[in-house]
Amino acid sequence: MPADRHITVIGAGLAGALLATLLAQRGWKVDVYEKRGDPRVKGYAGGRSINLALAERGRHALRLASGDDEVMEQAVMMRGRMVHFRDGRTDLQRYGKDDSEVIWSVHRGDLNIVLLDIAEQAGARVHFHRSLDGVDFDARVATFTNDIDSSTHAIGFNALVGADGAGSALRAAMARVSDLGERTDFLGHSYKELEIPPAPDGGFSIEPNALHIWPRGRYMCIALPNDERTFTVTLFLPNEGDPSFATVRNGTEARALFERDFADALPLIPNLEEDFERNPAGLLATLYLDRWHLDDRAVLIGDAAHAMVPFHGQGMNCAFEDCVALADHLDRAPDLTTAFAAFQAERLPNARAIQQMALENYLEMRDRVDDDDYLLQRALELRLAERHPDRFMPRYAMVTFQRMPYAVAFERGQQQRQLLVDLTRGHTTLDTLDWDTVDATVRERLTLLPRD
Ligand code: FAD
Ligand code: 8RB
Repeated sequence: MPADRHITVIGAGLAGALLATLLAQRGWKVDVYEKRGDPRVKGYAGGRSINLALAERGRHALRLASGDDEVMEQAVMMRGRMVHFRDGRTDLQRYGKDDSEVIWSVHRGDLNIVLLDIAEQAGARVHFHRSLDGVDFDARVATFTNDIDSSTHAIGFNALVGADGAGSALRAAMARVSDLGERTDFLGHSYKELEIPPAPDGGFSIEPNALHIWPRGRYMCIALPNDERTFTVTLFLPNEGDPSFATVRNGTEARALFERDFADALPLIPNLEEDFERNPAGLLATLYLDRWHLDDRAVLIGDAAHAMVPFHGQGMNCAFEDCVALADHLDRAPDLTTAFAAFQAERLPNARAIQQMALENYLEMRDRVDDDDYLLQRALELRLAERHPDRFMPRYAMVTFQRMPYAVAFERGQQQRQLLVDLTRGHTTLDTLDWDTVDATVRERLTLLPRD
């Protein structure tokens, strides 16, 4: 490893700030260059109020950086899915067995501030208003532009880490000198954010400790609680067809959609028209690369390497796991090329697995449960998890509450799915199953679960 152990990180978002912390804590010299201004400075024009679901993988990474306690101070517990049916009935489906298996809604801006604070406390230097716009990999010089005064800055680097998000400028610069095997799969659906303000008494206007879902077949709405007693609602719709963002084009048309399909949510969103017309529709896509690094000169992490669709709530959680893995490889490997290659070998198959599971969870969320086969398999799944906690665990729990590699959760999920299909074949109720055979089949076909 080069004696000076110096690294240059592009992007002080979620992954960049956490990686900077982990490396600085291990004695690395870290410089971080961020396009935007410092969100801690008064008058910072932040984005909208956006919240994210933090799960065990992300929390574990935060604990390693000693940031978990501070982040959890403002987090809101989400115990399960609150499903809102068309007729207004609701049903809370718990995510885990008790309150130790929950997810947490955190405010992106506040989270980013905590991460910047701990990065600087650990000794990392963060340079704001520095937007990467070019890299000379032969000379090892990166150039940045300041959006305030349009000044340009050239800096020499030893190695670059691209934590600059889905539209990564570093990825584009790498692709100019080497084929990364990049492709983007668009989902064909987009999203729009709306807001539920506090109730007249200042409290939450719907159950705070849940992730709300309005599943409507080809589309859906979700809502996550914020600690200031609001909810961020996200409407997911196809780009084409009816209804879609092609037919729901303005506030009036959005109101009509909500009157018909989300009637119980409509009175909660007083500024529906304004929100709909002011906030842009975001595209949803999966980004695949075959290579994440350029020898010892640059490596990509987080969304820059593997942006995914949002439906498993794992983009940030996965990006945080990347940070821990990269910091570990950098500490262990004899040189940067070895570290970057080992990081890619470990994480790329896991990124592919969570990208696939995120795609699959859209169908699960928006089109749940009127299928009898699905309901029977789901009932059996819960029974098997009780009878065989050492072998059978629902895939959602493996992804959300455990830290086994995503690829293992994916693979075991497929084995479990096939087992459920085989065991319920020819049955319409669990009462006709022969439990001795069921138990023997589980023991024969599922190995013991890995323990964290
Ligand atoms: P980012 O957090 O996007 O950070 C990139 C940083 O790089 C930014 O600060 C940016 O300003 C900076 N930058 C960009 N270009 C340049 C440049 N040229 N030069 C210098 N700096 C640059 N994930 C979850 O796990 N759970 C959730 O519930 C969840 N909800 C989400 C909700 C929304 C609305 C969105 C959009 C995403 C959500 N995600 C969620 C995904 C999560 O936000 C991302 O996976 C995560 O932020 C990735 O971290 P990152 O550091 O790679 O990228
Ligand atoms: N990016 C989430 C889940 C799984 C919930 C379940 C789903 C919004 C953009 Cl869509 C979604 C989940 O299976 O019951 N956990 O966390 C977060 C989700 O969406 C986030 C808020 C989101 N991410 C662009 C929009």
